[in-house]
Amino acid sequence: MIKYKTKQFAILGTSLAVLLAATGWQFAPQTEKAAKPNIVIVNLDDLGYGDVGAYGATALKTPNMDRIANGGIRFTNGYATSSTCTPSRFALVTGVYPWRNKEAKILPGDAPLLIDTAQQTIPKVLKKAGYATAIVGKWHLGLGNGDTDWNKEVKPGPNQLGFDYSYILAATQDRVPTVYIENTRVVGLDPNDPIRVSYKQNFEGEPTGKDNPELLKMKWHHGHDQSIVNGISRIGYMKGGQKAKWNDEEMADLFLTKAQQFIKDHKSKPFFLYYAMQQPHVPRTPHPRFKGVTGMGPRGDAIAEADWCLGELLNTLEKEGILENTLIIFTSDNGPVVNDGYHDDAVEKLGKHKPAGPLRGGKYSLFEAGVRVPFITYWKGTIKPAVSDAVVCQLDLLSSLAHLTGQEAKGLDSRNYLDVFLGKTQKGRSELILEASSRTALRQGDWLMIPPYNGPAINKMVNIELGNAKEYQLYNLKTDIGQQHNLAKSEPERLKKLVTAFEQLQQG
Ligand code: NG6
Ligand code: CA
Repeated sequence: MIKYKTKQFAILGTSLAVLLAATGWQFAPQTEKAAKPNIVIVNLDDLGYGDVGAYGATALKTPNMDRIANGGIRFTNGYATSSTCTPSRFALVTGVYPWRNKEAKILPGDAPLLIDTAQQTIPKVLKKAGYATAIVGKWHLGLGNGDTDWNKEVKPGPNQLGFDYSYILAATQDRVPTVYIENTRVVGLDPNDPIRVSYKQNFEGEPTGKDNPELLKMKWHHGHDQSIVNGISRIGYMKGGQKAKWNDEEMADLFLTKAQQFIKDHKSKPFFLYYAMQQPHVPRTPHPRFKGVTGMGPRGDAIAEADWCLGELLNTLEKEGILENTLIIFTSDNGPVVNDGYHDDAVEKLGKHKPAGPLRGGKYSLFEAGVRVPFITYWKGTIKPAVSDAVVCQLDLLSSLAHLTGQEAKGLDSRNYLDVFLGKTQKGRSELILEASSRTALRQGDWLMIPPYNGPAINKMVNIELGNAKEYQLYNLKTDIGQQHNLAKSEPERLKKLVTAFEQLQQG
């Protein structure tokens, strides 16, 4: 009975559509196009505010990033929620502030899935709107239930959070297991050579960076002295899985190919692609054809490689005839670091290049360079080129994309700023809480308040100011982007106002 009725309605619907088409009324297809563009989020790993030409870099050339920055909206106040990867990505995917989840800190490669499978996520929202969804690249949000056997199905993970397709590295390029995982399975695993992973102790007979420096092609500077894979020692221990181990220099090409394939396979219906490039995180291993192109060593060359990947992605969208029906959001998970644990010439060959641009601090920092990142929206033919000073945050992508695709969904902290992302207004967030290794600060309007924190002022290993001070800090970011003048003492009323707002927001 129900079946019969449905069929009747379907016939009615079809006749209506035919009738409307015959009268030249193109309501349906146009709405479809406007509301359901393909969506691609390109999220780089540790790319700094000053690493992009359009953001002021001169020594480093990024023609493809510049192309979308100049042809779309270049946000000057675009933020990640956190100055490290896991919390930043947690907020992007779920629309929830990372400081609400105590486990949202840099995860080891064998950590369990950080996100509850019942939780709202961007891919779940878009799936509801009829999108095909995929993640290609770096995950770093944990996998499994904490006792993962890498030789079996590795889940729950992205496929249980709304991604139809996943081709990922579990954590970071410098952490074991150094294998790709495609839809819950380790790629290329030989059952006769099972993988074992431990973050506690080494497996008998396995060389390490600490004990066998003679086996290394890239020497560690701090940390990174455990299992050796491809001549690079990593964080964590691993045994077996020889055939499944990735080739570091081919990683960018491989992720690009997977991203392009997904686009080609889904070009006829709306798709969402989360393309999480691994560059320029350590170990920086650009393909040999990028070796030396920037004169800045592997860090610069890895950025040039990432820029090329972006260009190839744009070419694919163009060739498939869908560039004008694709919204691209380009950003980075946290700010830059030059020496993040390997001797890779990044410090020696930096020259005059400033990865943080005019900002203070860097990765791990509560100062601006930790969290303010390149942030670009590009939609050929729809978004008018502009520079926007509105405060925008990755946290708000979930609600904004939900709104774009006609969904109600919103994450706990995510708000709809679609009009800002599309350039219809420059009225962005008025308040935003920023995080760095569980420390938080408040941006309100042009002002930034950092409460007192114990802890070192500088992380000497990476040579970055962390933002810790015994006293309150208050900066006017409009007149003092480099955070050189602490106005906490001279503006007591304003400080009080921000402290109160900060406390209320964190309780809410
Ligand atoms: C740190 C690593 C660093 C990097 C970072 C995670 C050491 C000494 N340092 O613990 O190299 O891997 O974690 O970076 O091990 S992130 O971008 O994924 O947050
Ligand atoms: Ca990162």
